[in-house]
Amino acid sequence: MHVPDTRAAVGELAADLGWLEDHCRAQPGLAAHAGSLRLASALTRNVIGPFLEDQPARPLHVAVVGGAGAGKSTVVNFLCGSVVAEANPQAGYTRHPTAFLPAGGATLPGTIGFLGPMRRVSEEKPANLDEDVYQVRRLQPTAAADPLGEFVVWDCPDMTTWASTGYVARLMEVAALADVVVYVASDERYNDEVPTQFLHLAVKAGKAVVCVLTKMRESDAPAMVEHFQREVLGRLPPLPSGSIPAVPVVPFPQMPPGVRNDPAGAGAKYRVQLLNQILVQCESADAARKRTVSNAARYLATAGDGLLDVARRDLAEFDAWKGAVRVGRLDFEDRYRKEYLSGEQFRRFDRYREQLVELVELPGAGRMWGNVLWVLRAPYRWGRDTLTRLVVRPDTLNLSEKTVLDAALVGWLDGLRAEALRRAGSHPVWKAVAHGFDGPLAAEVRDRFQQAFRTFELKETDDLEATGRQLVAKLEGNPGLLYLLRGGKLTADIAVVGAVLVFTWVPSWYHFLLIPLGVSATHQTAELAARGATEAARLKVRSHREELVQATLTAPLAEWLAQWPATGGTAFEKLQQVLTRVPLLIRQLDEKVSAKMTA
Ligand SMILES: Nc1nc2c(ncn2[C@@H]2O[C@H](COP(=O)(O)OP(=O)(O)OP(=O)(O)O)[C@@H](O)[C@H]2O)c(=O)[nH]1
Ligand SMILES: [Mg+2]
Repeated sequence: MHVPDTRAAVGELAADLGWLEDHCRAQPGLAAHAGSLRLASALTRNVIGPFLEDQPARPLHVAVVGGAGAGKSTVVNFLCGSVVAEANPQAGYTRHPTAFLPAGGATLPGTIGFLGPMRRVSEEKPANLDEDVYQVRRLQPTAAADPLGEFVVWDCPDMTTWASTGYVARLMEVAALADVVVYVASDERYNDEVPTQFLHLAVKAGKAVVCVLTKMRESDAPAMVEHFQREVLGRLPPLPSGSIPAVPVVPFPQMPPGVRNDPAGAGAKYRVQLLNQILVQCESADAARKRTVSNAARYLATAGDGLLDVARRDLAEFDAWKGAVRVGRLDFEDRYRKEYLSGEQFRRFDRYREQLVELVELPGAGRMWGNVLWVLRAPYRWGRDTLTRLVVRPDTLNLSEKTVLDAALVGWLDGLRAEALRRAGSHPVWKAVAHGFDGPLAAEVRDRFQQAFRTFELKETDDLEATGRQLVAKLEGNPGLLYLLRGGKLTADIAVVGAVLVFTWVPSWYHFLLIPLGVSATHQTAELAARGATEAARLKVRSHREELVQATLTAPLAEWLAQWPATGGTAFEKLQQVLTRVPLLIRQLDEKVSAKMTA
């Protein structure tokens, strides 16, 4: 495999993870998984990419996240020291991220792919603009020193359902970028499922997290904090390093508007607590950024496998479908063999056997001799035919080839349909197939089968005739053998006549009866030889026929059926590619990050 350079590797990994994210979003019940894939691709683009491309550690990023209406925008104002973000009673008001840059000169990284598909809007927009954009606002300089002078503070959209594609994607972009995630939970909804899952994800990704609990009564704050620590933080997953995450909790109790809207003055008490918790996690910009980067790389390296689970499962189900198609194909071929081929005599072949016997007869003037013998063999012919009629059972009625093939196809499709219905609840591949059988799939298979059958019919007639003709032509084309056989038969016939005359001399009339008997025996030998040659050719036709059924009917049909779920736009080939490439790229970037960290 070629080794892409850093920028290409970052781009490829982010693109593969992005493709998987879209793949998951198209399936019901996988929205949360799609969210974690987005976080992974955003970590690649927004953290690992800029680091490997020598972007400076400054500014650091604080992302304020949480459920709808939890008080995120209010917390942003406290971080920035003035009312800069739009707090709004309408829950879910903030729809796209806004970056608040410190009054100094800090700027956002300019690396390709930074913040993914989000566009930066230059002019000021209301926070409820629901588009893939982000705003950048620079804070006004104040007389007092800005404690977060090295930080960009991000106000984010809420995290209430994984299904809101736009919000979640935008939130993940910023959360991935963050050196510190400030997780805001209000007293009434501190334990909501989706925000809590998000909190777990942030911790797993190795983010430094500070929690802010809002809106409770001041007097309830200690109990509430204790409860939150136990119920929510007590269940956090371990960090990528294996240690238990230490997440501080800062209470932001209900504040009257005068306090809430004056974070640097009347609200300073709360603000200072929160700033301290953030600053304590970021002793120096370089160290904080390095931690963000190495945790991101470690998260990708450890979570990468889990992130690919869906893809692996999809491929496994697809393989199971292909397996079911294969089993059905074998059943079909087996049925054809048992119900048709084994009983089929290929009667048209008898014609060629007669031609073989005929060939051994003398041509030209020798014909006279042949005719005489033919007359002499009349009793033998009559006796043989009568005996054959008596002894040989009439052919059992063999089902027509088309009937057998049609029935085998019905069996094949019924089997697949039953399997698809049985497993429809377990995976979309089977559901799609089950739906297909209700819709166009079955009719299309039959159409294809009929078309293939026409080709098959033409080829099988050709093959039968060609093999028969070849049998005769082989003898005709070998004059040496032909003359030997003719001569042999003639010699045997003459020898029989001679022997009868010599041994019975002077023969009585009844001794002459031995002559027809003898020449019948030589003829019978010739016929047996011809029958043997014909049987061998018949066997050949039978095995050709089996191959022909496979090549023109079952193989193409099986191939088409096997690929059918992939024709609906689900690119299984791409899944396969992503499955092999993503782990390699993750490992490669992880090595590059480690090398650069120690350099
Ligand atoms: N009474 C009271 N209201 C608060 C407090 N903190 C925030 N609010 C109000 O709660 C509402 C939501 O606050 P926001 O800061 O906009 O919350 P958000 O998390 O940004 O909300 P979305 O962006 O809509 O998801 C606003 O009307 C705030 O004024 C508080 O401590 N006390
Ligand atoms: Mg808001």
